[in-house]
Amino acid sequence: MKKFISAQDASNINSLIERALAHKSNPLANQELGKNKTLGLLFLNPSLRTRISTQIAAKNLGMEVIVFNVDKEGWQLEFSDGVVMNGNTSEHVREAAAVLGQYVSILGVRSFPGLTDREKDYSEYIINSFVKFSGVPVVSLESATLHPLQSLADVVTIREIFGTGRKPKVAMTWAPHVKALPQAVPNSFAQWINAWGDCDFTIAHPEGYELDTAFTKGATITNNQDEALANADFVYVKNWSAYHQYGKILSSDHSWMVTTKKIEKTNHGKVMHCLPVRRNVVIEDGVLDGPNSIVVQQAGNRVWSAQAVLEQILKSL
Ligand code: SN0
Repeated sequence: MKKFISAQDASNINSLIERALAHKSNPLANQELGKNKTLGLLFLNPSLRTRISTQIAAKNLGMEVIVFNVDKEGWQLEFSDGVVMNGNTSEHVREAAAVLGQYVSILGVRSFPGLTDREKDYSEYIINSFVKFSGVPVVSLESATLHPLQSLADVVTIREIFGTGRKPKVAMTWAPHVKALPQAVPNSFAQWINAWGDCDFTIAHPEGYELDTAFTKGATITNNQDEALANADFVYVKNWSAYHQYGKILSSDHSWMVTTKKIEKTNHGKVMHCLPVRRNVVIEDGVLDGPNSIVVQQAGNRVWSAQAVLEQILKSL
């Protein structure tokens, strides 16, 4: 694997899942693989799970890890070509990425979308610049439109809980939020579930919250949350801002919050969320503190998913 920024970079999702679960049962079996190799983790935005789980995954493989919070400690980066850099940006990504590529064997990058210019965000110019100019494999730690390490952990968790042989009914539902959030997590979850092909997949959202069909095609889409949740084995909860009326909050309808009452209508549905989650806005306390929530197990699986990805990249170096 030469980069990991989309489901399309995973040639075999099932074998990545198998490797992730193998790492979970034996975390330190491949300590030699990453010896004398360095992982650089670059954050242009905040992180808790992605940062720490990826660090642990790399250490389990024997790698050194360097974390750099570009947004707080670095020079402000310029991404446009041909500009006269007499404003706020101090360093061009052409140099920054190329220099980092001299220092590390693999580079992880987190960069959220601006949510004002859809075409610009969906061009993925930030992560693609690092791919183009660093000369080393790049791992997305959540880009403008996708979050593949999260989605891999999501399918690992579904497989771990549901096993093989039957197709789980998976419902992804929009829920309200106070801020305009990226579409990256829901885009990515839809992309991975569709590419995996092992689920009966429904997406529920209020009118106006349609996602990019490049990621959702193949899924059943409804504006009726009850219908989507009925008999679901897994309920993936996430807020996102509008894709068509780009970055806008079109609804704050409280009735879309996921409650214990709604979960009773599922097939003992397991509740998933990428975290961080705003309690009693997105999901009710009773659900998060109840027996159906698997959000902590899901977050725990971020380590093993990252380890499966780093392992595959290390093998190709
Ligand atoms: C991000 C998102 O893409 O939705 C990261 C999720 C992994 N979430 C947030 O920014 C939540 C911020 C908040 O204030 O609740």
